[in-house]
Amino acid sequence: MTTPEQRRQDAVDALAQQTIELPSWAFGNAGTRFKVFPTAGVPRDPFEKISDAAQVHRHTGAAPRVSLHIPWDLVDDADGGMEKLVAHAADEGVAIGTINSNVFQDDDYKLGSLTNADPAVRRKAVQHHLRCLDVMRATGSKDLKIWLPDGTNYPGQDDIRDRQDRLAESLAEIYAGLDPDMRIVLEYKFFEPYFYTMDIPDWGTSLLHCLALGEQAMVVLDTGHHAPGTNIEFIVAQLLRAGRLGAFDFNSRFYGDDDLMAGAADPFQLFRIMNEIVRGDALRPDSGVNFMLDQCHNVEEKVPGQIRSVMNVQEATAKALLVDREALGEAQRSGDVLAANGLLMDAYSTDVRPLLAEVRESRGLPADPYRAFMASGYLDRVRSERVGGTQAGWGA
Ligand code: AOS
Ligand code: ZN
Ligand code: ZN
Repeated sequence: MTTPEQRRQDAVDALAQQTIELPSWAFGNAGTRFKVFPTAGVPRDPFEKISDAAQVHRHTGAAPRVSLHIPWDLVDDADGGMEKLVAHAADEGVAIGTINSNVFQDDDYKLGSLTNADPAVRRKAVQHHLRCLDVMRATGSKDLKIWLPDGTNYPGQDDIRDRQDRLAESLAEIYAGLDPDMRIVLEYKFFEPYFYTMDIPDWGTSLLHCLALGEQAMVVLDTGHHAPGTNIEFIVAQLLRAGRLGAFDFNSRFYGDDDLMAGAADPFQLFRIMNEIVRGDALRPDSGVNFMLDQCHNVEEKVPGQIRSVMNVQEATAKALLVDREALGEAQRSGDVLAANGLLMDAYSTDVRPLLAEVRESRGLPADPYRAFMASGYLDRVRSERVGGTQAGWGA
C-alpha cells in the first residue's frame, strides 16, 4: 500500500521533472477575424519572442523549449540566421523545440497543400516541409509538426478519397526525408479553415496515416480540435495504448478552436486528460509525449498568460499524481462505482497550490511565478524598449 506521504513525494519528484513547450506565436499580437488588438511591448522578431518565452521558463522552471513556426520564425540570414537564433535561445536559458510547418498563408494553397489536385502545388508544399527538416537540422529540433489547413467547403468540391491518396503520397515523401532521430507529429482538426471536410479531421485519420508512414510518425492531440462533448481522455488512453501519442497542443475552448489558456475553460477536463497520462506512465520525460501549449492571447497580456497556462497544466498534473491508484484499482475491480468515482474526485478536489509552491521553492523558483513575473518590471521594460519596427502579429 502506498501512503499519502509516498504519493505526495512521488508527485513532488514527477512535478520537478515535468516540462511544457511554449509556442512562439503566443507572444505576438493575436485576435479574431474581426479585430487584432495590439499590445504594447510585443516582440518584433523571433529573437524577442524567444526572450519573452524565456521569461516564462525563468519564473516557472518548467518551460525550457520554444516551438517555432516556419516561415514566420525563419531568420533568413546568409550568415547562419537560425544558428544565431539557437545561440540567442541558449543565452536566454531555453532551447528550440518543435518546428511547425506553415502551409496556410499562401495563395497557392487555397484548394489544399499536401492534398491539392495540382501536382505543382503539392510539390511546393512537400518542398516546404523538406526545408523545415533543414531548419530542424540547424536548430537541433527533433519533431516536425504538421497541421494542415486542407479541406473543402462543399459536397462534391473535390474527391474525398483522391485527397486522402494524395495526402498519403505527400506525407510519405516528407517522411522519407526524416533523419533517424526525427519524428513527424501529425495534428488533426475537425473544422476550420474549411467547413465541409478537413483532410485530417480526427485522431483516427491521423493515426491511420501515421501507421502507414512508420514508427517515426505520431499523432498530435490539440485539445481544442474536437466536436463539443468529445471524450478527449478516451482518445488519450487509446493513443497511448497504440504507442502513437506524440504530443499535445494544450489550450481551452468554450465553443470552437478558441485557443484560450489551458485549464481556463474546463480544468476538470484537463485533470481527466492528465489522469490518463499518469495512468499510462506517459509523464516520464522519455515517454515520447511532448506537452506543448498552442494558444493565442487576444485580450490578456501574453507572457503572464503563458505563465498562468503552465501553472494550470502543473495543477492538473499534480492532482492526477495524487490519485490513490491502488485504492482506485480495488474499487474498480470490485465494482464499487461510487467509491471509484469518489477516489478520483478526492484527488481533483485537493488544493495542490501549496504542494507546487514547495516544489518550486525547493528548486530556487518563486512560489507564485505569475506574481513574481508581474512584480519583475519586465513588461514595463519591454514596453519602453520595443519601440519602432513592426510587432509580430499572429504569425510573422
Ligand atoms: C491550428 O488550428 C492548429 O492548432 C495548429 O497547431 C497551428 O499551427 C497553430 O495554431 C498556429 O497557428
Ligand atoms: Zn494546434
Ligand atoms: Zn488549433
